[in-house]
Amino acid sequence: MEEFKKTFMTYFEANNKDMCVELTIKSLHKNAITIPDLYEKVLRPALYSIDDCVDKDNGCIWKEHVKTSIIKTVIESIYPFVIKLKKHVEPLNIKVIFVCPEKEYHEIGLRMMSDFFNLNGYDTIFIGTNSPRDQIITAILFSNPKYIAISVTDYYLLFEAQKMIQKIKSTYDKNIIVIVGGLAFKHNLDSVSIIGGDIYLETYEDVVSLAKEDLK
Ligand code: B12
Repeated sequence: MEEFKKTFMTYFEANNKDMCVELTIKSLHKNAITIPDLYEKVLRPALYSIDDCVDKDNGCIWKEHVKTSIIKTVIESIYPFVIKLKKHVEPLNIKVIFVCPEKEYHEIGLRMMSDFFNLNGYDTIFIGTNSPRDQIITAILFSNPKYIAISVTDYYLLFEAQKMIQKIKSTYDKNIIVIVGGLAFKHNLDSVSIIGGDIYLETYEDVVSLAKEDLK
């Protein structure tokens, strides 16, 4: 794992997308890493490391976009491994919708979470960034999920999440459980209940525990 991380970061820092993808696929084939470790111990810290670039010079936003694109490509290219692993897990027959509120463009953490739910037997419907509230109401009607998972990164957008939750709860009463997560809650856990969230989750282990409860 440490060896993988070191090599991955060397390629990542050099913006070498091809080698990041190739290395990850090879390592998964050899069982040298697991998907939860890849996401939590390598890709997440790699994304946080992009922070160094912010505002230090005017020409660094493009670099943030290049690096973000590398991580997104890695995640999408390993989806066949998620499909394969999912086949060995007992299906829970529980649907979960994954969304970000309006104006929220950070979705990679949510995308990782949807794979974590997949790996634990849930049926996932990933909608992603900047989702209009009305569309979410229709998506719920169409798919009848047990949970709706909402991601907020920018704490200025907690208000948008609150509006989305109010709309969901006023339309569907208590029949739907709202899971929240993302950077906006990290040092601000009180806001989970303030905006109307039912459950806060952060890690792969949190999803494993939820699945155990759902299996009972
Ligand atoms: C990548 C990135 C972007 C990408 C996003 C691409 C995409 N498609 O997602 C792009 C380039 C689009 C972007 C844009 C902007 N960004 Co930006 N971005 C980042 C960066 C570098 C990494 C974020 C990330 O992906 N982290 C990695 C993920 C995996 O971690 P995570 O989200 O915490 O997720 C984990 C858990 O929290 C959990 N989780 C996450 N969501 C959910 C949801 C549920 C339901 C559950 C259960 C769990 C869960 O699971 C994950 C697994 O470990 C951060 C830097 C930082 N330190 O955070 C800045 C950062 C978040 N961005 C920031 C800003 C200001 C912006 C911009 C406004 C300006 C800009 N810098 O370009 C714009 C516009 C954003 C908008 N309106 O939404 C600020 C936010 C500050 C704040 N107010 O809170 C940060 C912190 C940078 C900084 N230091 O200023 N950004």
